[in-house]
Amino acid sequence: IKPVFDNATPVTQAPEPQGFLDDVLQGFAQAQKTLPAKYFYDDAGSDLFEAITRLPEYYPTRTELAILDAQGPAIAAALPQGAALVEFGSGSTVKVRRLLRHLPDLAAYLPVDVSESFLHAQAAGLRADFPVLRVEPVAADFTRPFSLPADLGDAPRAGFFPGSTIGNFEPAEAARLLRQFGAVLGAGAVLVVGVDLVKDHAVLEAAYDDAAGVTAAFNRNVLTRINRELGGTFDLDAFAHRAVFNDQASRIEMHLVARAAQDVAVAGRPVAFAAGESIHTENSYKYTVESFRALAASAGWAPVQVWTDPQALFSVHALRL
Ligand code: AVJ
Repeated sequence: IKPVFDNATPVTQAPEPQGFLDDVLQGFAQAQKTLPAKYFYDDAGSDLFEAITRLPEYYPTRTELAILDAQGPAIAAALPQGAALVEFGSGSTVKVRRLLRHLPDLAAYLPVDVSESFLHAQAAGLRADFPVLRVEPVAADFTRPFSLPADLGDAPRAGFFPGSTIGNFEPAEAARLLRQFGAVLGAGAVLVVGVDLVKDHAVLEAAYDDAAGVTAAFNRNVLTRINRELGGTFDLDAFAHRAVFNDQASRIEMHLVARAAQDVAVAGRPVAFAAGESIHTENSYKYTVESFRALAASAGWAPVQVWTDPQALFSVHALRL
């Protein structure tokens, strides 16, 4: 169990089931080599993702922010009065700020994040900007069960899960996650979740293969991490970035494709690549309003309302348990 800042609610969570090396070796032992997308996000990777969100081709972040700005009052009105609002994977809190200004009667805001130092800094910033808001940071991995602080009283519960992070999970895992959010929040809760929409394949593929090569650098960063943290010998230039929309599965897939046959070592263990062989590094599932509602329903959540931008690029759903 990691130490927790004294202003973050300590939660009891088992340690990470597997470490980076185990995940990498296991992923490379598959017929289709694969790496978990969560390893993109070290400091350099988080900076690269920030840069992605500002790319002209990467529409999701700015479109979701535009929906939150345009529909903030309506989204706020869909939440129960005096709610305790839990944000799953709160990060920089940029998005929730767009809602908080419309929620003067919130009982508490509970950002949940694994990065304790970041959580600490973000909570301090929020307290400065929203002096009457009770901010109760929770240091936890939202993908695994955790409990809320006991002293929230009978405030109704609301949840916030923006960014289409849900799209990074296999549909069955996404349903499991939504069900777990329900278990954390309880019956009667309202969940607001941002979901990227299916659209023209060229638009989708450009968003994940930008002209400036930022997404390519983000993708290759996972190899940089393997080299630095696991004694890997990857030649970054020997792997091409590829992003394709898989129509059947309704997802963008990111791959790193070996330009030629090569042998690489990871922690002293050999890993062989054939020419053209890929490492599947990320899935980003895209939903229609209907297909996401079906997924949510399978996890016990009923549709309340949905908001989209004028071009129907992105959706923000309110769901009730
Ligand atoms: C952070 C998972 C929402 O899938 O669009 C962006 C990650 N990967 N470009 C996404 C990502 C490549 C992003 N999410």
